[in-house]
Amino acid sequence: MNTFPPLKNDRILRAARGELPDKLPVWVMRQAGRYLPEFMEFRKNHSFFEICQNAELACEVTLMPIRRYDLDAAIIFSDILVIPQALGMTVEMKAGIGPVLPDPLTTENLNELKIDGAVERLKYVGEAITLTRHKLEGKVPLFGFSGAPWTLMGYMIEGGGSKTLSKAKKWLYAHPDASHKLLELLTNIIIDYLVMQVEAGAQILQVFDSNADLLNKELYITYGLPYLRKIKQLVHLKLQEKKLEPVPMVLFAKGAHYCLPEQADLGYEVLGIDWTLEPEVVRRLLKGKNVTVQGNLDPCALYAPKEELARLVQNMIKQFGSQRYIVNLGHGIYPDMPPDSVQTLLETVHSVNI
Ligand code: 1CP
Repeated sequence: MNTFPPLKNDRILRAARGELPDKLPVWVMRQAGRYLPEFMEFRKNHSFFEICQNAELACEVTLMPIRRYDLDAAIIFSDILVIPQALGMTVEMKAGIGPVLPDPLTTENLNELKIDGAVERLKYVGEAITLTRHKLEGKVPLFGFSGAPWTLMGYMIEGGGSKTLSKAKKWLYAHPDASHKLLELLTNIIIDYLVMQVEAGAQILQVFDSNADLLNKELYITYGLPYLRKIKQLVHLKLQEKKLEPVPMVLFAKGAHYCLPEQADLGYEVLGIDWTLEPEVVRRLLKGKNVTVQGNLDPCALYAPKEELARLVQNMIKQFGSQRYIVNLGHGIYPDMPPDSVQTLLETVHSVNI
C-alpha cells in the first residue's frame, strides 16, 4: 500500500460528494500541455509517448500547470490512446494532425488484439501517478482517466480522429455483434486500468466519451450507456474487494445532451457538460438527480478580453449556482489559447463567494 502526503485542498472531492466547499473548485480539460510555453519547450526534447511512458517526465508535465496556477486538481499526463497501444496497435502522434493509427481495426483483424497482459503493459501510467502523488505533496487531488469504450472504438476503426465516424458507425449498423464484442473487450480493460490507477494513487477518475456527439439516443442506449454503467459498477466493486476507498468518477460524454437524464442514472458522481447546453437547461434536465455537474464554458471564451471573459464566467456560475458544481471548460483548451486567460478564469472562479 502506498502512503501519500495528506490532502490540503479537497474542494473538488467535496463538490463531487455533494458537499459545499469553501470555494468553487475549478480545473481545465487539457490543462497539462499544449498551450503552455514550458510544455512546448519540453516537447522539443521529448516525443509525446516518451513523456507518457517515463514517470519522471509525465510527472513533470502534470505539475507544470499546478506550479503556474491556483488549480483545484491535477490530471496525470497521458492519453486515451494508450489503451489501443497496449492492445498491440501502432499509435503515432503527428504534429498538427493528432493521433494516427496506421493499421486500423477491421472486422477481420479484431481477433488479433493482444488482450492478455494489456493492463500490465500500462503499468507505466501507475508509476507516473504514484510519483506525481508524492511530488504534489497533497496540494490538490490527482485525476486518473480513460477513454470510454465508444470513443476508443472510434479511434481504433477510423485510424485517427474523424468528423463523421462513418467507418465506426458502420460497425454499429452493419456489424452489431463485432461491435459489442469490441466494446465489451475495451470495457473490461478500462475497468482494470482505472482500478490500477486508483491503486497507484489516483483520487478521482474521469471517463472521456469525446465521440458521443456523433451518436443519438437509440445508439447510445445500445452501445454507450450499458458499458459506461458496467465501468462504474465494476470499478466500485473491485475497489471494495481490494479494500480501497471508493473514488468519485466523472463521465464526460461530449455532445450527449440527447440523454443527459439517462447518464445521471449510471451512478457517476459527476457529469461533464459540453458548452452547447445552457446551464438552466442542464439543471432542469437533471432536476432531482443525485449528480454534480462539471463544465461548461465555451473554450473559445478564453480568446475574449479579460473583462469579457470574467463576465462570461460569473454569468455561468450564477446560472449553475454553487451547489454540486465544478467549474471547467465545455471541452479542452486549444494550443493557441493565452495562458493569461486561464489565470483570469481561475481568479474569477475563486473570487466568487459561495
Ligand atoms: O491535461 C491534459 O491534457 C492531460 C493529458 C491528456 C488527456 C486527458 C492528453 C494529452 N490527452 C488527453 C485525453 C484525450 N486525448 C482525449 C479526450 C479528451 C478530449 O476530448 O479532449 C482525446 C479525444 C484524445 C486524443 C488526442 N490526443 C487528440 C485528438 C483530439 C484532441 O484532444 O485534440 C490529440 C491531438 C492528442 C494529442 C495530445 N494528447 C495530450 C496532449 C498534450 C496532446 C498534444 C500532442 C502533443 O503535445 O504532441
